[in-house]
Amino acid sequence: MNMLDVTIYDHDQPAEHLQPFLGVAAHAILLNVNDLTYDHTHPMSMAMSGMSMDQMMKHMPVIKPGEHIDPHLMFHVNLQERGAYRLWLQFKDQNGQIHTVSFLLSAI
Ligand SMILES: [Cu+2]
Repeated sequence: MNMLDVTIYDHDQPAEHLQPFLGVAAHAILLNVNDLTYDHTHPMSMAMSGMSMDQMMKHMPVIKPGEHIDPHLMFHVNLQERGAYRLWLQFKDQNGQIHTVSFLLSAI
């Protein structure tokens, strides 16, 4: 299990008015560019820290509209290999616009 920390900014300030998109703060897909294996994951909430993986799966929270979303997101990702990964991160802003951003990462 690997950790990925992401902070979403609105211009030069952390984005404090994100809206849930399909019940979660954000969606992340990491695709291994060599073997095309991928993982789709969602950020953990603070309420889930200290829970076992089984507990987290049972208590996966659904974020309600209007609930504050911390723009500092922490993902658990399951990468099988070191190497280059394409990350797509998807989230909804305060105007309801969905953003999909892409990064190239190196898992070391
Ligand atoms: Cu998702």
